[in-house]
Amino acid sequence: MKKMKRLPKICFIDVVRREAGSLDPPLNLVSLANYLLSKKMVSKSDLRVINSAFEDVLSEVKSMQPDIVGFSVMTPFYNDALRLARELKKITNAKFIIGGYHISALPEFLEKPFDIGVIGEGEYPLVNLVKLWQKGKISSEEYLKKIPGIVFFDKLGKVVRNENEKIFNVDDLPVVDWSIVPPQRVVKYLTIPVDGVGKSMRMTSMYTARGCPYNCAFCAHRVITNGDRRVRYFSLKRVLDEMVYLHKVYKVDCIQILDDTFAVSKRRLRDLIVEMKRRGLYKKIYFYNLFVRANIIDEEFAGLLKELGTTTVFIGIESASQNVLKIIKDGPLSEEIVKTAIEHFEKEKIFVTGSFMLFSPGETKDDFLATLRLVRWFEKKRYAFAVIFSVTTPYPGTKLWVEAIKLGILDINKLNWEDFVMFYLGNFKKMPKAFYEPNWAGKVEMYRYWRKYIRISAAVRSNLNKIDRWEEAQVESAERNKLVEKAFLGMKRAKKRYRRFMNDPKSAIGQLIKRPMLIRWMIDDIKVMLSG
Ligand code: B12
Ligand code: SF4
Repeated sequence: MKKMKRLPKICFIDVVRREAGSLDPPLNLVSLANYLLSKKMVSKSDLRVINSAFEDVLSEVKSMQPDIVGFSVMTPFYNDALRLARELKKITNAKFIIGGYHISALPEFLEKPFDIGVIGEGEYPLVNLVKLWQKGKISSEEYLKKIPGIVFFDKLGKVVRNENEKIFNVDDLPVVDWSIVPPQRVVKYLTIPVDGVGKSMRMTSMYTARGCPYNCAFCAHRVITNGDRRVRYFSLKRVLDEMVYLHKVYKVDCIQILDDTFAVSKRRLRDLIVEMKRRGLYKKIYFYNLFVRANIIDEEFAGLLKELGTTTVFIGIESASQNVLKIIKDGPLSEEIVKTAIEHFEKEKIFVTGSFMLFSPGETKDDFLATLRLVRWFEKKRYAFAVIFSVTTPYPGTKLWVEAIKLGILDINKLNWEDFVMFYLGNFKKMPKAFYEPNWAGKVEMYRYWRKYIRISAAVRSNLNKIDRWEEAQVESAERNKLVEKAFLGMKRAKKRYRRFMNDPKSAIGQLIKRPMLIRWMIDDIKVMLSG
């Protein structure tokens, strides 16, 4: 009888930083891991996807003893990844593979303790690497040489870069099975305006396509597709299967689609609406902060998005200055185009998150002030949902990066990757490093402007209180998230609570009688946990 080859134990780590990263489950890694599962390259029980800032990576790895550790790393977190990998090397002999935007943009910078870097989309290279691991050849230069889409070290320690992997067929991707992460991590409660009323919704994220036809100067997305500009749509059947699964198993009623950019085709939108109606999801699932481009929004497009169930959209407004837009943004865009798009959304009662970029290359004081006027105009809009603002950052692999190196703005030998944060998710007051320091403002003045954005952003948030039932829904979301978080703390705490309940059942029952909705919420969440 032929001997079965053992499958490796794999631990994926989403490397993030508490102040700039998010606790959201990394959809990219979850779908990558699912691809391995679908190809039977790993078994569910030997697979973990963890978050470096919010989980205890060292003890997870110690107890799991994986054969492969996969690090997903964006540029601002590269130093953390390196530190973490060095620590982990002391407790495991696993192969260390690094993937994601940073190594994809700078493959020739592969350094130990990472053994292998994956350039671009990870699906095909990872399957090939697992096959090598099974054969016991994952350290063999001769075998590694044959795998497209990777970098590795040869016998002399020199970095070898293989040819790129070909563009991936997205219909090969299975429906994302979220049961590989704890159920409490899949869904969070978020308050969304639905038909004029604030509602606490169960939200998660998914992809419906990969790629973007544009090439904005600040955006690193093309390092993942090796420059390919095509949008690869997932089949509607697969998209709908995933929505049905999320709705049935996780009771999701709101989805954020994290495609590079959503809604570039009206036909696709129409088909999506038809399919949602046919599969019984119409008005059962709503959409939150869909990434859209203002220049493709007309009356019909906004109407279609409304019909789809879109509650809020996310628009990269970036700047009011034609001069700045020309430098940083691809495709036709102007203040007028942005304003018209926002007005189309307003007619459809779709809320808008506007994203602005501060201190861009070539930005004059007049440009900056024009953008400030635009953000103030936006602030007063009835359907303004949020103002997001960041500092223009020249990420490796972007047009800005190439230009900045050429002009000597960046010296590749003196870079601190921690500077490459464009906004601090956990602390908006902290201003990231401005790579393009203006000649019309010093540091103090720049920060004064930054604070203006903080105030405008807070004002927009507080305007939402005018929405019917908004505040109640906010309280509900916060409390339900707290309950979910508690559940995540695990059996140990649950046992403790049970003991406390048994010691003092009267006071616990008293609490529940006072607030009976707690029981319904707990039952909902327990059901979801069991089904997950
Ligand atoms: C959605 C998104 C977000 C979301 C969700 C992120 C998430 N964790 O899912 C939010 C809004 C939270 C976010 C926040 C940030 N983001 Co963001 N985001 C994006 C966006 C729009 C799409 C990313 C995506 O999901 N792509 C699709 C997936 C399938 O591709 P992928 O992530 O590249 O994964 C594939 C490969 O990289 C590879 N891979 C990835 N990891 C690994 C690991 C291993 C072991 C292997 C083998 C392969 C592998 O395989 C994957 C599957 O094919 C891109 C811009 C764009 N249009 O592409 C920016 C982008 C990724 N973000 C970026 C940045 C900088 C950030 C922030 C750091 C911003 C900040 N605070 O300063 C934060 C960090 C948040 C965090 N991770 O905690 C930059 C990264 C640039 C860089 N060189 O690092 C991008 C490219 C935008 C830009 N300006 O160019 N982001
Ligand atoms: S910023 Fe958005 S529109 Fe521009 S290239 Fe990146 S994904 Fe595409």
